[in-house]
Amino acid sequence: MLEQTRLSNLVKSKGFELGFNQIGISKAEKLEKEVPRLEKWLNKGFHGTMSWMENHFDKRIDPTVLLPGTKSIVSFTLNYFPDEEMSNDEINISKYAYGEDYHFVIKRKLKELIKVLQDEIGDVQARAFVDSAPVMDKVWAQRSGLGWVGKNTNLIHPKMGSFFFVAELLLDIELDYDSGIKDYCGTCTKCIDECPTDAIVEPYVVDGSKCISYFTIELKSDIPITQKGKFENWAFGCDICQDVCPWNKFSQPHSESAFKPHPKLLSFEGEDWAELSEEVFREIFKKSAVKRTKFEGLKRNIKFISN
Ligand code: B12
Ligand code: SF4
Ligand code: SF4
Repeated sequence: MLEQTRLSNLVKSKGFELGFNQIGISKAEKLEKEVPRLEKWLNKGFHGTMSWMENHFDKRIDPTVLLPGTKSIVSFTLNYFPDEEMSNDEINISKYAYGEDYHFVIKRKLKELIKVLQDEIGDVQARAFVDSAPVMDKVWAQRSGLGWVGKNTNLIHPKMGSFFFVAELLLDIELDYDSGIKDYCGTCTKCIDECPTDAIVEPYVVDGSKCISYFTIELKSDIPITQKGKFENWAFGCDICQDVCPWNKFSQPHSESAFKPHPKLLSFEGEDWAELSEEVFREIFKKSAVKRTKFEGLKRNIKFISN
């Protein structure tokens, strides 16, 4: 067996052992097609106040500029679809934030994987990325066959839907490369039709500055009054364009114990949210991604959708 095939198999088998759901490998090269798309997106101001999206353009579209010597990108997905969802009558939190912050969970796994590779290969340059600004997670995962980027701009796998995170390892070794799969959105437009803020401005393009996820997580100032009444109870993130996607009928509950919600979260009711204290916030969201918006941010969001 060729050495690069043996190493490709090793990365994948160890990755699956660590609990990742899908693993695919792409050749590291400049993302030519993404250059005009990202430029247009930024020029239109679709990043709103996320000014960090303007940084590192050259690194973002070329991993060999980000980390010279990079030859391969290994993409990973990790399912977060819960076995039980919050009732969305009063306040809703996106499913991705129920349990421990995925950045920590995934980084832990990838660190372990890097150690296995270093023990096996010796001198290998390996860097882990998850949701980090200079790497286009979905584009790499799509290239390596882990799904297609749908009209709602999420990566969708035909057997898993889209409720999963995406991460990658940048490596300075040659591996065997996988190829992409086709787009199965077809004539469907459900996500576009159901987005309450009309953030999916055309198929495959989300105006980030109109997305509930942006308003409730990224925006640090007051939420514009023009958005009043549009959030359908989403107080942190929004799952609508994924909940309505027919491919998510195939979602299966995750088996990642770190993603289990705090028991109080699922049974929280209207008054509990209205009276949420900083102490309870700290307890329920101790390790959660919800901490990104801080106690004041979550209170702002709850107030915005409640009256
Ligand atoms: C910035 C960002 C956001 C912003 C902007 C969203 C966006 N669509 O860009 C905000 C805060 C709104 C956001 C929201 C969410 N996000 Co977010 N986000 C990111 C981040 C950090 C960068 C994405 C990016 O590069 N955007 C820039 C634009 C240009 O890229 P794009 O929208 O993907 O646009 C592509 C298409 O529009 C396409 N395109 C443009 N024109 C055309 C034309 C045609 C014909 C075609 C075919 C394609 C095409 O090319 C563009 C470039 O590839 C990534 C992590 C990362 N480092 O990659 C996570 C990430 C995309 N987010 C993620 C998640 C989970 C979410 C939410 C679901 C969270 C939630 N529940 O609230 C929502 C979903 C909203 C949505 N429908 O996109 C996951 C997605 C996982 C998956 N299965 O796809 C990621 C990958 C994080 C991770 N590592 O897991 N996010
Ligand atoms: S996450 Fe919600 S607000 Fe954002 S594009 Fe999807 S449906 Fe629209
Ligand atoms: S809802 Fe329909 S159009 Fe939107 S991403 Fe899913 S399959 Fe594609």
